[in-house]
Amino acid sequence: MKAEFKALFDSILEGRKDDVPGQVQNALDGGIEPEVILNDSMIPAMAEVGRLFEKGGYFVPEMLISARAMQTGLGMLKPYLKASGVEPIGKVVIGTVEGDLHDIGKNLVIIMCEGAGFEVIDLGVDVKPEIFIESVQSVQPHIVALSALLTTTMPNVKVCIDAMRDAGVLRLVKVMVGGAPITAESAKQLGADGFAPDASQAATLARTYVA
Ligand code: B1M
Repeated sequence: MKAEFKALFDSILEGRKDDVPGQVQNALDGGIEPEVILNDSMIPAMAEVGRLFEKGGYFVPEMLISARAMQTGLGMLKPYLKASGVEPIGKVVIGTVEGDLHDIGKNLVIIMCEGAGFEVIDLGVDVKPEIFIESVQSVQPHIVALSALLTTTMPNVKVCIDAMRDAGVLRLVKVMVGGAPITAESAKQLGADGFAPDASQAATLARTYVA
């Protein structure tokens, strides 16, 4: 890892939220692309948090304070990753499925989709299928985007898609899914139209649905 990224990586890893803005600003002032800051420092820091959690070195509180530091950095990068002043090319309704509280990946998908020109309606985390259904009816989006980070909540993607089918709204939208436990293969089994492994590819996939 480049030396200039190590301090930011450590701040997120150690949950030092107040140190993050200065370090992100330094990187931006040094001419480093926002995507590079994100992909080469911030996301690896969260992966390391996960690794430490698995090994028993970190517990939920540590994960939470690292997540707050990460959100602070994401908030700073957001204006740089977003397109400005253009007509929306389509609407996306997004949420993390029922039972799942992880929102950093979802928030990144929002930023990248907004950057690609979409209006994004964020339903938040732990979203019940009924809320997705109501939202399709009221917002009339082109795309419903579902995020799931736990192997235990991944089946709720299917529950949500099945509920949308039963309510007669599935045919009105394309459903794209993503999140750490989901693969292209499992996405098909869950009944999704498409899968993206990361936020940037989610935005690219979304564009294909409105082309
Ligand atoms: Co949790 N957690 N967590 N956690 N957490 C994981 C996911 C875990 C892998 C850690 C580990 O063991 N290594 C593990 C899941 C294991 C499994 O299911 N096999 C885990 C666990 C076990 C838990 C709890 C059960 C812990 C407990 O209570 N004992 C608990 C569950 C709570 C719940 O949801 N009901 C829990 C809680 C939490 C916190 C609340 C403390 C916190 C989340 C805070 C927040 O999100 N605001 C947290 C965190 C921070 C993590 C890790 C460390 C980091 C997640 C993250 O933000 N990554 C995570 C470990 C890891 O990911 N390696 C872990 C960075 C983010 C950019 O990546 O979200 O993967 P990610 O998003 C990626 C892609 O997945 C994709 O794009 C992004 C990259 O561009 N993507 C999409 C995501 N959504 C998409 C949607 C798309 C397309 C792409 O289209 C719609």
